[in-house]
Amino acid sequence: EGVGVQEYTGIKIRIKVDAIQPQQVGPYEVGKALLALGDVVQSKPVFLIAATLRPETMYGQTSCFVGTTLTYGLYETAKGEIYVCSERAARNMAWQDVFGLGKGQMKQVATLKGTELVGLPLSAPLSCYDTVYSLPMENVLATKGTAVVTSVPSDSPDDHITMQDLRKKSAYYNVLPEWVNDFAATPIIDTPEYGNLVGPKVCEILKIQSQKDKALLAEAKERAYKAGFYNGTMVVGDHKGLPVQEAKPLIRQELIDAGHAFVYCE
Ligand code: A2H
Repeated sequence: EGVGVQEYTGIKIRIKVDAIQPQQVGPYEVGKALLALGDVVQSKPVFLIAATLRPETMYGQTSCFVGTTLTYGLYETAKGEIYVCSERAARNMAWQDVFGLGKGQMKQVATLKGTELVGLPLSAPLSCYDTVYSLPMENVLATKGTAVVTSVPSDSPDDHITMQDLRKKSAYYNVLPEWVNDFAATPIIDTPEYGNLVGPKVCEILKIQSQKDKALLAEAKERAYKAGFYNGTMVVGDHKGLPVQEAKPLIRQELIDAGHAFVYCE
């Protein structure tokens, strides 16, 4: 961070608009604001855009996190797809011509609050779960990536602890138990240090209790990243058996070629 360019993979996580079941959860009317956009979201494919440094872990996606205090824009691409992300990210994407509209060009079609994006059924590329849900995360930074974080609890301590918080205190976080309960972490990468569920293991070792343990989570993130990236071996997918360092660029390129992802720098 700080100096230099961070190269993310933008993962296109499709919102299953037709499968949204509008309902009241705590103070929120799930799906209502999105469905109220009518044609904008009903006649075109709509995607939450998650920024990740670990495209090889996408097999383990169990949900997708948004920040409930943040605001998101809906941006239409030249191909008629709708991308959902922070406005800050959209501006960067425009300069990289991610939208295909010409350098610096973007077409914003709507704005939604983070709370209005929670509880939506999603299709996440490569995930072993057919449908996953968008969920609230406390530590989503507005100033990093797209402000959308795909959840891979098997390999990310942050994602694991957030899923655990949401399970323990679903009413407090205004999430339905069925959005979080049936989405166990599944082994994606094996490591000599922490086995094949690095996220939960590192949280256990460091005795991390919740998303509030920010300093410990920073250390956990460091440990998990090093173990997975330098010493990890894929245990699922077409590149099963390959070291993570070799599999990562291959899986990333496959996602891009299939139209499920793109390169995004900042
Ligand atoms: B990573 P860096 Cl499996 N706020 O993707 C908070 N976190 C964010 C974010 C934001 N606005 N945007 C992206 N991120 C997360 C996968 C993953 C990630 C795994 C393991 C570690 C890991 C699945 N979540 O990141 O500060 C995203 O989560 C730890 C390095 O730019 C993204 O990659 O280094 C990573 O943080 C980018 O963090």
